[in-house]
Amino acid sequence: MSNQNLFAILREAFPGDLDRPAVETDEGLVYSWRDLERATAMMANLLESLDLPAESRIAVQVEKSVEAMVLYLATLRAGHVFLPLNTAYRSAEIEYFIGNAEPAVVVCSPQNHGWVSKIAFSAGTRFVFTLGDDRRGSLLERAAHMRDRHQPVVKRADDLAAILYTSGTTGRSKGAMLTHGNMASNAVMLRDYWQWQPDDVLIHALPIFHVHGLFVAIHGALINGSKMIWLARFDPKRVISRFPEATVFMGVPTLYVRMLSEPSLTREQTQHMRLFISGSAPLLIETFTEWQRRTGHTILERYGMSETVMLTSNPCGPDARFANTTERKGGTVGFPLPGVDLRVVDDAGQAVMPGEIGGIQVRGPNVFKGYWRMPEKTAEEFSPDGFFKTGDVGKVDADGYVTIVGRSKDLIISGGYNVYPAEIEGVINEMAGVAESAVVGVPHPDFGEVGVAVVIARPGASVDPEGVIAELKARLANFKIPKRCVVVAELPRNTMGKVQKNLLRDQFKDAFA
Ligand code: MLC
Ligand code: AMP
Repeated sequence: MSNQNLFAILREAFPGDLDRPAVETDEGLVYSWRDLERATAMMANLLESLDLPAESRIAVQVEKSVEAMVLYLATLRAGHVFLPLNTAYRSAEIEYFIGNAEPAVVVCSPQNHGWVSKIAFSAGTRFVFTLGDDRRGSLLERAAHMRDRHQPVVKRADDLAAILYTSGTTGRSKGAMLTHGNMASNAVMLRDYWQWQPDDVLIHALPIFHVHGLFVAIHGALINGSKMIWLARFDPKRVISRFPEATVFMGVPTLYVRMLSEPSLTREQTQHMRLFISGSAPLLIETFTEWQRRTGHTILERYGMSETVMLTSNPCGPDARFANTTERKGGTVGFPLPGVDLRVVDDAGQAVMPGEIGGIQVRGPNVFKGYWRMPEKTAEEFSPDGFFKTGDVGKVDADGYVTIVGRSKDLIISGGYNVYPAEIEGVINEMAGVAESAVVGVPHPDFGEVGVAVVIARPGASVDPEGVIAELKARLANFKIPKRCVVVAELPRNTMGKVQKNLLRDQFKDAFA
C-alpha cells in the first residue's frame, strides 16, 4: 500500500521543474517548488527532533504567511496533526482550545507569546514557538539548522491529519477530526471536477485557518502544480489588479460583494480568468447576477463544511463523467460531488420526495472521523446507517441541483465565519444586571448576515447596550460581536416558553437594510 500521507500525495503533483515559481507574494517574494520542498523538509525535521508522541497536535495561531502554510505542510509531512486557530480568538477562547486539544506544540505570533505561552505551558504543552508574518520568530530560527531532506512519514488514509474546531450549538466548540484520506480524496476529486490545468494561477486571498483557505484553495493549487498569488489579506482593489495574471479565484460571498463596489471590476480586467468559485455562506442571487453582468463570468457556487470538506458543486464545464450539463444555477450549490451520497430527510429520518425540503445528510470518503474526545456527540450527529447530519436544510430539484434553504442548527454565518448564538448569549447572560438574552442573525449588505443581541435586564437593574458590546469585545473574537444590541422588556415566547427567535429575526430584519 502506498503512502497515504496527504503531503506525499500533494508532492507527487509538484512539477518536474522544481525551479518554477510556486507562490508569489504581494511583496514580490517568489517561492519555487524547490523552496516549498526544502522548507517543509526542514520544518518537518524540526518537529521530528522534538521527539513528540505520534499524532501530536500542533496548534497554530499566526498571521497569514507562506511560512505558516509551510508549517501546515510540514506537520502533515512529519505525521502530526494540524490545529489551526483564527487569529481573532482572544485568551479565553485560546485557553479552551489548548485545554481541550492538549497540543504538544503551540506556534503563535511573537507579539502574543507572553499570554499564549502562559496558557500553553499550564495546559502541559511542551514547546511554544513564535512565527511572525515577517519571517521572524523562533520557529524559523530553529528550522534553519535542520536538514533539508526528509522522508514523509507513512500514513494510512484514516490517520488523523487535522482538527478544526467548529462551535457547538450548546456554546462549546467541537474539534472535527479530518484524516489524510478525507482531504486527499476531496482534493483529487476537485482537481477533475473544477478542471484544473497546470498553468492555472490561483489568487489566494482567504485566511488560512479554515477549510476554504487552508484546504480547498491550497490543496487545489498544490495538487495541480499550479502557482498561487498569495495575498496576506483581502483587499478588493489589490485582488482585481491581479486578475490579468491569474485564472482561478475563491472567495466567500462578502469578497464578491466588496469587489462589485469597485469601478475597476470590468469585463476586460477579468478576461484572463477561467473560474470564480464562491462558498462558505449563501451567495445572493443578486450578487451572482450582477457579477455575470459586470464581468461576463458565472460564479461557480459550491457547498462544504469543516466536518466534510467539499460536498456539492455546480458544474465547471462539459465533462461526461460528472454531469450532462454545464449550467451553473444561481441560488443552488450544484450537484453532490462524485463519491458523496447526499440525501434529504424528514424529522423521522425518512427520505423526502424530490423538491421537498428536509435535513441534509451526507456520507462519503470526505466525511470526518468524529469530534475530538466527544464520542457521544459524534454518535448523535450520525444516522444509524452512517450518514452525517449536516444541520443544513435544503432540497434537491428534479435535475439534481441542491439548494440550501436554511439551517436547523442555530448558527449565524457572518462574512463566511460561523457564529453560534448560544456562545454569545452565554457570555451576555453572565453580565451584571442581565436577566437573559437572545442573539439572532439578520441580513447585512456586506457580511450577508450579522448578529443582533436582544437583552432583558433584571428587575430594578439597567443595562447599557454599549456596555454589553464593549464587554463582549473584551472577551470574544471580533467577528462574533453582534453589530447591534437592544434592551427590551421581554422576549417573545411560544406556549412552551421557548424564545421565538423567528419573531426577533423578523422584527430586526431591516436593521441594516
Ligand atoms: C471582520 N469583521 C467582521 C467579519 N470580519 N464582522 C462580522 N463578520 C465577519 N466575517 C469586523 C471586525 O470585527 C471589525 O469590526 C471590522 O469588521 C473590520 O475588521 P477587519 O479584520 O479589518 O475586517 P476585514 O479584513 O474587512 O475582514 C472581512 C473579511 C473576513 C470578509 C475579509 O471576515 C474574511 O476573510 N472572511 C472569510 C472567512 C472565511 O474564510 N471563511 C471560510 C470558512 S470555511 P470592529 O467593530 O472591530 O471595527 C467554511 C466551509 C466552506 O465555512 O464551505 O468553505
Ligand atoms: P463551517 O462549520 O465553518 O465549515 O461552516 C459550514 C457551514 O457553512 C455549512 O454547514 C453551511 O451551513 C454553510 N455553507 C457552506 N457553503 C455554503 C453555501 N454555498 N451556501 C450556503 N451555506 C453554505
